[in-house]
Amino acid sequence: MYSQTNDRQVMNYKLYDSPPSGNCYKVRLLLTQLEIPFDRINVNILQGATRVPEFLQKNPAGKVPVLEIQPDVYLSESGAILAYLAEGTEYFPRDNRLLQTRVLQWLFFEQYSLSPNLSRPRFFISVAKQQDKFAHLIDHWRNLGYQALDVMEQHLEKYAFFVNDSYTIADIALYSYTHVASEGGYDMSKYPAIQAWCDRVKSQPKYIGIKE
Ligand SMILES: N[C@@H](CCC(=O)N[C@@H](CS)C(=O)NCC(=O)O)C(=O)O
Repeated sequence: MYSQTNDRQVMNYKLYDSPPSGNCYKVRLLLTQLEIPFDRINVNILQGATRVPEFLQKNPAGKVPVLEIQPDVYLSESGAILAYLAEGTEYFPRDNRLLQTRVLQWLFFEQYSLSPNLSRPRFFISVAKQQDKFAHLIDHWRNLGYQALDVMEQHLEKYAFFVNDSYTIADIALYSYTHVASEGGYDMSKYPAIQAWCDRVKSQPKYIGIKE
């Protein structure tokens, strides 16, 4: 049963995690920036460890990240986890419905238009090493991914960050796959505003890299 009272007094959060996953990295980055201690449990997605009954009880969608916030209380979907953790902090605008909705707008954009098109080429090229077999699909995803990157570039030509000119969970979500897009064969040299924004994200307090 879920209790609203401070869940961090009950136990350390447990993050069911996969090191190369950008979706998991988002959660590790925010937990670290918020200085929230957590235990990391590696789930081997290449060996199907998210598809076994024990894991499917935690997340029926069979995907990491999953954050256990109280014994047997599991959160999934990286954007939802970010919003849960950032509530009431500087990373999610407070008491401002419009700005909160702008953050959600970018989180939904990231999930539909950006990350599938960046993460799949990265997976098949850099992790599974099956570039030739999936060349046609990779081209298709890359065309869509460039469209999403164009939208981000246009925004960042005018603003330092995605919402309210300050660093929020929208930046964390968009950054996770963008900063490793070249591993999926993306040419990022045509995106100077995105590159400058990546440097701003890297310079945030308590930043950690995806390999940490
Ligand atoms: N929309 C989900 C996507 C999660 C996702 O795709 N996770 C991948 C790793 S990045 C996974 O667990 N794949 C294993 C599988 O599908 O079996 C989120 O943002 O958390």
